[in-house]
Amino acid sequence: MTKANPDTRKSSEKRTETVHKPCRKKSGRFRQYADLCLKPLICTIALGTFLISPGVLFSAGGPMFTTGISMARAATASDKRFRQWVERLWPVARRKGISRRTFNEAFRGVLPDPDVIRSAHYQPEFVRPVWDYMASAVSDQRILTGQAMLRKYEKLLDRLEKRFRVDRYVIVAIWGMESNYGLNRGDKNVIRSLATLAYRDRRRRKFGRQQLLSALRILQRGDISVSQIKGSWAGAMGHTQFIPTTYAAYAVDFDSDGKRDIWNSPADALASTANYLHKSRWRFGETWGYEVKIPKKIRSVRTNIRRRKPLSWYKKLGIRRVNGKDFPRPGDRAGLYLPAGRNGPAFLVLNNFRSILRYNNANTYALAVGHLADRLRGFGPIRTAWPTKQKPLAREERLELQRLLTAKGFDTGGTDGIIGNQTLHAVRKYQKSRGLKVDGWPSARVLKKLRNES
Ligand SMILES: [Ca+2]
Repeated sequence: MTKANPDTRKSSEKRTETVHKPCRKKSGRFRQYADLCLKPLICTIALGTFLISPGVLFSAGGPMFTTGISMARAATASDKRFRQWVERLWPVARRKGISRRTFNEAFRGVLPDPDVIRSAHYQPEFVRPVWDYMASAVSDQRILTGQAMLRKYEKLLDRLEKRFRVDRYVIVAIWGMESNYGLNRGDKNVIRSLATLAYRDRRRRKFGRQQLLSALRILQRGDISVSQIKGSWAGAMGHTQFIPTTYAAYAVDFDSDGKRDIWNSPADALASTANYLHKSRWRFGETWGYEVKIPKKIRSVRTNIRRRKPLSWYKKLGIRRVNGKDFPRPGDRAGLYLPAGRNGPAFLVLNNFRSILRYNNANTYALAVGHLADRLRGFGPIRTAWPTKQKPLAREERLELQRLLTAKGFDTGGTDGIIGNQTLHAVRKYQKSRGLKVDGWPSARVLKKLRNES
């Protein structure tokens, strides 16, 4: 899915939770209601009425206590709290141009989704090795279906290449990766999923809230109906698995029916993907990267893909493409990427790799998309064997590795069990300081050495 990292994404809206006390709200339509809250008791009753059935309350122009009270009794306390939260969101939504009608329709019958919380909290004990991920991401079936899609949508893809200057193979590869060519678009109510994250998930609260407001705007514009705004537990929607803010920025109506329908129209969905890549500075007719061989004599390699050097620089070091051919544009800048450490395949990744990362900021994802695109084009599999005997560290081991590195002064940026750039950098520095082979790979061997030292 298109990702905005929930932890780092800046929220454009101010925090509003603390100021929206229902009975004190003094502005707009809510005021009519707030004025009724003379005593806490009435406030509670009115709130019950209002929360259960906001549409009734406002469409009738005033509170309807009797029906509301009985319904309020039926609702559990936690449902009520959620409803109160929804109602505190209303003034914010209104400021974003959402009508009361759209808001009511969107939240009609909506309560938090426990599945979403389960998915959000899921932490696998064992990370899937990258070779397993690649094998399922770029399976024979996915290549075959992709090739069939290239034939089926040939004319559309012609037009997309012309209009957006993005290669058809990568468009179709992303389609395959995101929704298996439309088969897995997600069938969760996106409003409910995002409201659940915004309401209940500590890590994704800001993300959920921002995406929820953006999703409400999609409904307000009429691009899709409330019953059809479906997606994943994290709010990724349609063929392209756009989150709402990505949709707002990049979705395209390419079949000219007035709606940007990434849920049902492959033309709109693929154009939206092409548009996103185009805006992410895709370079037409260029590759995303090359599989390369690193000479054994090189002991230390810089594996940070953000530190880019011209291909000619790598060539001077003796790094060559696995097929023996020259780099066609030696001046292009590339980063070195070792998805399984020094003992596995190595890639020099170029500008277009970074464009794919804009879609989903995970190196393995970008590698899978790039490789799938190559396979769809008719190129062969990755040549270098994966080091399948090298087991990735389990979660407990990753935490231990981070703790030990940090204790020795190699900053891993916290101990969360997630191997990010900071941890890889710490491993590199550690390897260097101990005269080990430097590849920044958090292997069992590195962990063993760390344990022996302490
Ligand atoms: Ca359309």
